[in-house]
Amino acid sequence: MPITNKGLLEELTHISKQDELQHITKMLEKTDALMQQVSYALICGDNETVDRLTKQALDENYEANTILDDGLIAGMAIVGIKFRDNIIFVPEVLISARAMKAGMAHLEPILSASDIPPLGIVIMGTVKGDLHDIGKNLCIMMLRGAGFVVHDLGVDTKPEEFIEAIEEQEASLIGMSALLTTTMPNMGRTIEAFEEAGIRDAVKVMVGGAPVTQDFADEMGADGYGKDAIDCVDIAKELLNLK
Ligand code: B12
Repeated sequence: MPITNKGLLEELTHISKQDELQHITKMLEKTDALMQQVSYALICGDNETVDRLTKQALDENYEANTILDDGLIAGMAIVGIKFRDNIIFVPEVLISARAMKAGMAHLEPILSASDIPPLGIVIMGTVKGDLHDIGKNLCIMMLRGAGFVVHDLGVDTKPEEFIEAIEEQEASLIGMSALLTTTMPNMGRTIEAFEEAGIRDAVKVMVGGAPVTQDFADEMGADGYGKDAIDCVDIAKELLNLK
């Protein structure tokens, strides 16, 4: 389907790398007019429109996952490129993040709804020094939807906070998120802190976040790596032998 949204077509002109342009164009060509409107409103940071259109899409029986992928995440991909290329700056990104949250507020109850008995206890946090939480929150939504009990430690989580939570909640699985190359090493440092505290063997550790790779996860000694929120659920099940 062609991209019909004029605002989005204009946004594409900001993408200078040809491979990125091709990737995003392909992604948007799979979406319809309503999802394109959601993406564009998110890029503009128009939280009221994202709120309204997300509700409208749900009323029109769109799947929550479709709205998330085709509307919200597609828009956020363009925000990320514009931010990296200094076309927009932190305040604009925060406004788009607020719009993302406005949409996610409608999707969360659906993605987290589950009649399944608890599969296990998971502790999730964004590592020390890192304030990005959108991806982590998506993972939490999906984990809860799959039947896990999740304790969210929020952002900027120090190793000792993870350790305290493991002990308090008697959790057997930890999920760490990092979005910055400068905070990624804090995942490894947190694992080292588990070793020093003598609890490394008591928990499985999964890691993720845009810059994290399987190789990096292996190097730091994590038990699992997931590239997105769907993967996160699969890895959690695998690590707890639920598959
Ligand atoms: C939104 C955003 C912000 C917002 C964060 C708001 C919030 N509440 O999260 C704000 C404005 C605060 C921000 C600040 C900064 N940011 Co920022 N930000 C972004 C942006 C645009 C989007 C991130 C996002 O939410 N993506 C959408 C979600 C859905 O994707 P995700 O996080 O990758 O998560 C998915 C997967 O990775 C995975 N996943 C995530 N966690 C986990 C965990 C587990 C266990 C598993 C299995 C899977 C998993 O599943 C998720 C769902 O599918 C990215 C660019 C980008 N496209 O990634 C830059 C980006 C991450 N930021 C960047 C930078 C540089 C910064 C700042 C340093 C800027 C500055 N100069 O101040 C600060 C750092 C603040 C700090 N100390 O953390 C750079 C990082 C570059 C680098 N190499 O490290 C990026 C890549 C932008 C860029 N292209 O330059 N940022």
